[in-house]
Amino acid sequence: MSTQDSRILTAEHARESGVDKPWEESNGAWWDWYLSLAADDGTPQELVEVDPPAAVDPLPLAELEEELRTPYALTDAQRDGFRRNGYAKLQRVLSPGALAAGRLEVERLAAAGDGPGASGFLSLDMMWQGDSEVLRLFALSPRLGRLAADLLGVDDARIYHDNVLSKQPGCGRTPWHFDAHHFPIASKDIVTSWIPLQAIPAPMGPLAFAAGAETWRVAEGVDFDSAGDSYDRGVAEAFAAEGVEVDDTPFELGEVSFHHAWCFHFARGNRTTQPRQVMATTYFADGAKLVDQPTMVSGDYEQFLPGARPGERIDTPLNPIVSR
Ligand SMILES: O=C(O)CCC(=O)C(=O)O
Repeated sequence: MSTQDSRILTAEHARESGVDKPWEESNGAWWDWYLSLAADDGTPQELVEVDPPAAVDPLPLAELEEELRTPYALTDAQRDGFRRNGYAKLQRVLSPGALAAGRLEVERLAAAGDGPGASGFLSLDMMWQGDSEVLRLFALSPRLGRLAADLLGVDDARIYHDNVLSKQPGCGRTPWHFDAHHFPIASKDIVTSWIPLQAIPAPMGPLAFAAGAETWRVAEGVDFDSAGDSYDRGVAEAFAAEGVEVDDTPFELGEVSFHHAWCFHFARGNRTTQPRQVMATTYFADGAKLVDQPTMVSGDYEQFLPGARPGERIDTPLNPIVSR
């Protein structure tokens, strides 16, 4: 079965949902729209006071490069867990010094831009193409790229895009979704690393995952809603009705998650006084093709796959192999 045969957002479904057209605004505007689809879960509005991350010396570039190149010793249990659950949370993937280097850069770039949109969610993508050597090292890291390939069980992984995801204090929920819904790549072998640049306690809104590689089927009957929160609520209700296990545990410093493109996930709002700073990078198996008909749910995908043609193998200069 090809991924496209089994996409929940079929062409017919896309037409019915009103998303059967390309996204014509910025990536920031896309996130504002996407967060507007989240239901209010009644979380109290007061912010919990938390300290900024402890001051740690950022690794110098050469040491950062070495750490991000050195393989992580993935265990069979971690690999099997990813295959079974559709996601894995791996501890001690990155050192405090590497994370401090990433965080400094994210803060510099966030301060230099226009700031978050109305939702309080700031997304900066393709940072590896900018002036930041640090973010380039993270995005093209063979340590992270090899983990992506090994978890997927493929020979090599290419980068789709990187993303800085900065959720400001008071920013609301990220709705339930799965990424295959908005990746215009015709492959089941797509995974995203989610790299917190500080520890993420429960009130800061850690990324939360619905366990089970086939759990997406539970939400198959829920209609996507491009204008309201009924999809978010419907998925939550379907999971509750089936007793789906949801992992919304905090992230320790250094912990990195990888979620498969079919793994449903969401995040609670950031109810702390500190921004939730994260880098996320999406990878796909070498050899994958662009779908025949990308829709607006894929956002401004052409900036990530410039020149890739519908139905053809993706091999653009912006999608290098990063697993070696
Ligand atoms: O950071 C978030 O709240 C959402 C991130 C996400 O959905 C993803 O990286 O796939």
